[in-house]
Amino acid sequence: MRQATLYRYRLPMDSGVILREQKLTTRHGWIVELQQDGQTALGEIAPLPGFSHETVEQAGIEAQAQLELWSHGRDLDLQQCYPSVAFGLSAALMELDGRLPTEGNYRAAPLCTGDPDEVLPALSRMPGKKVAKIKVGLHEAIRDGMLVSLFLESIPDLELRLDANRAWDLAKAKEFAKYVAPSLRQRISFIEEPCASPGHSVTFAIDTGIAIAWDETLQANIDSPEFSVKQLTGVKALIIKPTLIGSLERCMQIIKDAQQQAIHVVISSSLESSIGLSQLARFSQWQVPDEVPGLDTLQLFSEQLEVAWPGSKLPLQLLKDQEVYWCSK
Ligand code: OSB
Ligand code: MG
Repeated sequence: MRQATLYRYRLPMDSGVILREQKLTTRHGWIVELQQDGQTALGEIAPLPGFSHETVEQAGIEAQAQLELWSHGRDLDLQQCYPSVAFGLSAALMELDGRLPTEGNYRAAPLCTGDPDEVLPALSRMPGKKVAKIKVGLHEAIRDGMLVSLFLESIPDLELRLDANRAWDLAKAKEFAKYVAPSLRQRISFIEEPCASPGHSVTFAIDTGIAIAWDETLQANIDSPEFSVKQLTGVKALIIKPTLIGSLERCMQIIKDAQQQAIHVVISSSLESSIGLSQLARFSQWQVPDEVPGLDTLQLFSEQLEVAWPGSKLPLQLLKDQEVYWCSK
């Protein structure tokens, strides 16, 4: 006997500088709950405005249709679904039959958006391997270069991930690099998408010796029938945001292909609630145990949902208090 419930959630948040184009003050999404043989599993479907091509309404309609099929005993074809729907349903199905291990990697790379005078002491005290992420391209390229140098010079065992979200042309990107001494550049693990054009990002990497990673470029190419990880040359890492890419099975195929090309993979958030975020931490620990995931986004919310993120002091909303949008019985 299969039973499915589709909840709608709304959580207050402040997306800050993470989303450049639009500030989100409320996160809207869906939670699917699957029940079978005494087991219960959850999955989160939350298209991200400005990034996902589907709206939250479209995703909800598709999710309900899929859940109706599932509750009548059918197997689902997630390849035909929107990426956010495929992610949420695949995570719930995997959790239901015990394929998604429970151990998670909750050591997310902290997103440094605040004042360096406050962030630097906290980072210095961070135990183990120090990895942090800074958004660049929001201010002058020279200022970004100086800030990155300050971080790397102040903390000798710090590794930085940077993300420019395609903000620069090649000249600006090189201006940034000019303010980071060559001896510091190896401690930039990578910079995501430095240039508006992927070709320019590759040129930047070759000319400066600073490694790059694809995030937007992976999202832009994933739907093409000719897509292959082999086309994504010249990068050190791929950023995989399952909500924007698709089912966990699809992500596992990309991870396998990337590893064959010696490309690192970082599992990253699309601002999911603590339910989806915890599943991403588990997926990351399972699939890429040696990589620190990019999941430091719970801090943008003022509440968690149902599942507590280890160490978070945010209050917890319960699933049973959310709106039931649809139920199979
Ligand atoms: O720019 O990579 C981005 C989250 C939502 C949308 C876009 C982005 C992000 C993040 C997630 O930065 C956090 C991370 O990758 O560390
Ligand atoms: Mg990015």
